[in-house]
Amino acid sequence: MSSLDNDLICAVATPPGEGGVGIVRLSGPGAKEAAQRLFAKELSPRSAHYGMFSVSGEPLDDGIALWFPGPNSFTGEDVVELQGHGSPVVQQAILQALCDAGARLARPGEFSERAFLNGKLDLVQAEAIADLIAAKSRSAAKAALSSFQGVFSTKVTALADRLLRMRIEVEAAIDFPDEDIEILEQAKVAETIAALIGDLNVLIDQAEQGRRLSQGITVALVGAPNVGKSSILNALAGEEAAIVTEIPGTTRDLLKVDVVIEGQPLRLVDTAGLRDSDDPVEQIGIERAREQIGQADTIALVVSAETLLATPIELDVDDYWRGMARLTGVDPEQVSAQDIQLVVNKVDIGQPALDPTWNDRACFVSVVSGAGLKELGARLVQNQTTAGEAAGFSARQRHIQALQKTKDLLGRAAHGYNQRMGPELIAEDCLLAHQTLGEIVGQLTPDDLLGEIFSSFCIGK
Ligand SMILES: Nc1nc2c(ncn2[C@@H]2O[C@H](COP(=O)(O)OP(=O)(O)OP(=O)(O)O)[C@@H](O)[C@H]2O)c(=O)[nH]1
Ligand SMILES: [Mg+2]
Repeated sequence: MSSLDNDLICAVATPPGEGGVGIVRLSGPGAKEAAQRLFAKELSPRSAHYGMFSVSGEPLDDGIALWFPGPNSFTGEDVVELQGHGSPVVQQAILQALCDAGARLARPGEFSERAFLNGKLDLVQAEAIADLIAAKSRSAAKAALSSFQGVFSTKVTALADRLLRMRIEVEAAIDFPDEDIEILEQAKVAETIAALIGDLNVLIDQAEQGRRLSQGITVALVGAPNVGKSSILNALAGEEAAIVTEIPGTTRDLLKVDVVIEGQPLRLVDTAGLRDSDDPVEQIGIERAREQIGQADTIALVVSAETLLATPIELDVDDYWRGMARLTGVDPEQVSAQDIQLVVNKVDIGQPALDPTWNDRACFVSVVSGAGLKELGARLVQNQTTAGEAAGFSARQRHIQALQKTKDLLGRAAHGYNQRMGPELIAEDCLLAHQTLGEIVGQLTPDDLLGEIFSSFCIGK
């Protein structure tokens, strides 16, 4: 676990730029003393004091100072907030004066990291603060608040407690090799593992909905060259983000653009047109496009009306997708037909017919005339809106991976039990499963992972 730096940190906690109010925050030993070098009035705990902020006796600004003695503060340390006017010049001068008094500038997320290390929040709650700040919709903000209040952590901790109780039984069986099987049977270890796996499946589904809601879904625009993938991205983004030409093979690299449609965040990814190519650069682009197909939440499979009029798709949606999967080298297990949205572009040239099974899955659009684009946007966010109504908390990919890994380890323990392997092996898998679950809330989380999580926070948080 990351060790706690025991020094005084400071940062501007309000957004950069001019504003009505600007807040400078201090945390660590000597916070009050450093603040009192600028603020002459004696601070009493948790009270608002109005007065002047001065540097070397020269008045800089007036405002409110608040002192929260540790451990009853956000970080668990002594915290002072200096709330002045939102002037970048004044705030920089205050920061400089605090650094002269022994503080240093905080790293991004360092206040939250200290709150976590001091046991004020677990890791899921700390991440939820960042998700709440970055929420792009009210439902995403609501879900992040639930996670911040511990809704998700409580579910994880409850599973970890049940796992721990079962581990105790399994460990006990190790000490009695002659009776180990009876002990495991009596303790209903197999039933407990099965129940845990069942509950993990439910939690994975809920967390997946929460992830889609808080991080937004990714839509990959995929298809043959020249069908208009880049044109559709530009139309949905409302800007000329991607290069469009009549030359097939124009797009090589992935291009990611974040858009908000009907209040829902969506990440659009433009990809290189899929075809056999001798050009090494294009080949790399096509390889990246294939990887993206496996990672995206939704595949917008773009075809051109012109091509369909010449060679109609006679297959139903599932057969067509299986054929496409073979053609594009994608594992059909990885992406189901459910995740596919067929986009027939260039309907200004003509309107092709499709097998009726495509009805819910196909959209007819024309970037040239603008027809169908609004409906396409609505379809793409539909998944997410449904998730938004169901998600009770926000979650991240990291959490889902850990839940999945926990489930796999428990599956291995169940297999070991069925094969009558010794309790040592079952105990080992259960220990690993318990540790993996603990990583979600931040027990035994490696330092580098903590560093990665907190560095994505904003400064002053
Ligand atoms: N008639 C018509 N032409 C279109 C439409 N959308 C795009 N085009 C044209 O089709 C050509 C290819 O468009 P792009 O958006 O570059 O196609 P792409 O699928 O990104 O192509 P690659 O990057 O080569 O894979 C361009 O000349 C566009 O102007 C449309 O709705 N109708
Ligand atoms: Mg393109």
